[in-house]
Amino acid sequence: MRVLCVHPSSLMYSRIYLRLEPLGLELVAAAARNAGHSVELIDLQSETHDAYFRRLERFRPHVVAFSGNYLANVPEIVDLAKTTRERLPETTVIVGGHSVSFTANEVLEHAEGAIECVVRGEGEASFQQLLEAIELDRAAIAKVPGAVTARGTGPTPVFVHHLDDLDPARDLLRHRRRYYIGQLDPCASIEFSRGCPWDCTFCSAWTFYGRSYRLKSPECAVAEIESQRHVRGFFILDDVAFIQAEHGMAIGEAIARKGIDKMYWLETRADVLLRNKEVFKLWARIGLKTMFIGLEAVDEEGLKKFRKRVTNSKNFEALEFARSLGVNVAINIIADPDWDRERFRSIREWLCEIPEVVNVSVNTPYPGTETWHTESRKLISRDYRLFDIQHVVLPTKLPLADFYEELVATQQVMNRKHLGGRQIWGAAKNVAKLLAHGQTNFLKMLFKFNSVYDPKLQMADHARPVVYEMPLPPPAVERVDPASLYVHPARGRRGREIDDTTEGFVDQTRMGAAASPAGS
Ligand code: B12
Ligand code: SF4
Repeated sequence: MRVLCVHPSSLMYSRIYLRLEPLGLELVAAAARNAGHSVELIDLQSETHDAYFRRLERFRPHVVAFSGNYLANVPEIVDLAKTTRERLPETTVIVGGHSVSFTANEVLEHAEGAIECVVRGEGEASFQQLLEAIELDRAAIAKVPGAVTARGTGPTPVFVHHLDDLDPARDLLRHRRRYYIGQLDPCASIEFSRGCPWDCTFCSAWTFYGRSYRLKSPECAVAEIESQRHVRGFFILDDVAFIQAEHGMAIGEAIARKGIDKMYWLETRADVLLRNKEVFKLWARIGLKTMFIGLEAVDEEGLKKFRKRVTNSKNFEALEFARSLGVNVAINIIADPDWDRERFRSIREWLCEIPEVVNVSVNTPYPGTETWHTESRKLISRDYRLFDIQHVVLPTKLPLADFYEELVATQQVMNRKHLGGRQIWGAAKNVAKLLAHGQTNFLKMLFKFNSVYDPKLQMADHARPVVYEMPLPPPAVERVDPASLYVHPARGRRGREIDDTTEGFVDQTRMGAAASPAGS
């Protein structure tokens, strides 16, 4: 069969700071190709809807497979599915990915028959079986693990045998040089691990993978890095990088031994950074440029609320350590809709005092998270497009327009601090180097902020007519059984490839330990 894999457009955040290759979709595409299908891939982060429709006309796929990682992309996917079926009524449309795994039935309802099936969980393991069912026996779709159709739900999703078996179909992605993050222009994405053993209330990374944690072998990780000669660096996709020190060390040492000269960006936790200092020292030597560290809140009360059992002093100790390595740190903090002007003002003051880049996002309850079940505030909007943590969906204490004014003013402090004249001058050498190689992504980014972050535009987004509404959250409860949230069922302790000491460390630093049954 001819299979077209499609990634939807960029959301607000990626319109300015970065554009990353859709690795999950490349992996799913590889699974289809390995089963003998003829596969193409289009990424609407770097191509237009017109280009998609032209591709449909030319390729005339039997199956169109959308990637639905982001809730805010759901309306776009549903509309594209409907138009696809109008133009090619014989084509089967399916959707898989993170967010649709938690909202499968609603997505099918919105699509009114245009989407045949939503695949929950990891795509690689079930995609081949699904394509076979579509081709040979449609009744068998209901037996595919993770498949949800209007007629019912298949067995629970299954994991791929081993992360080492995976080989993304990177060659199918056009415009490879359009993917970048900061000076890593062009860049590729890579996974060293999958899943997260912690259980933060606002996050669905752990509920998707059933609190499991799996590793790619250092040999395979390094071979993949070596295969991407054309890029300047890699964005490491792991939810929390280098939880298991030996694993991070082994990859880093192999990179050093082989003299691989690349740059890296990653995301980790402050307590992991402090626990595995030697690993991060090594990575700083071999090219680690930037670390994202989620602090989420800057006072003890806020941190407790988000269940990160890292105290503020630990957070600041981690920042000190990262500075000592000469690695840039980008901190994420979460603004709550009940913040008033005074709170924003004090945050801005704090931002001016510290050298780090701070990304301010908005507290947003997502299906698949505990907060979706415990948040008692009523949503002010159920427009999927606003669920991108850059818009507000919970009631604000300030009038909404004032909240956005304060939020953008706070984000602007960072923009001025890091993308202002002096910094651009400082970045000039880098930009010149990139331009010499024909790479303009980073330069364009430097001038885009005001056209994307503007309170008036955000208010206008709230005024758009809403065609597809999110489901109402269930009545608020105080406690949620984590098992009821999982997409992949939990395999307990054996599902986590970490040693016992690290398992103990995770248990001490997660607040869910007391609340959930041991080994969940
Ligand atoms: C890396 C990452 C990013 C990157 C890269 C995104 C990209 N273009 O690749 C960046 C930094 C850009 C990013 C940005 C944001 N992200 Co993000 N991101 C992640 C992260 C950590 C990993 C995703 C990933 O690439 N995993 C590795 C690949 C291999 O897995 P995968 O893509 O999930 O694909 C697998 C399955 O989902 C499935 N699958 C995927 N597509 C398809 C298609 C078919 C047909 C099938 C069958 C299966 C299938 O099979 C794949 C292989 O197993 C996830 C957390 C997580 N663990 O999933 C959050 C996550 C997806 N992001 C999240 C959010 C909120 C955001 C932002 C909105 C944040 C912001 N600051 O604004 C932005 C917006 C992004 C945008 N589209 O513009 C939330 C999603 C919330 C939601 N419900 O919508 C997550 C879940 C994190 C969280 N804490 O809850 N993100
Ligand atoms: S540490 Fe918390 S926020 Fe980070 S991925 Fe794990 S559960 Fe999500």
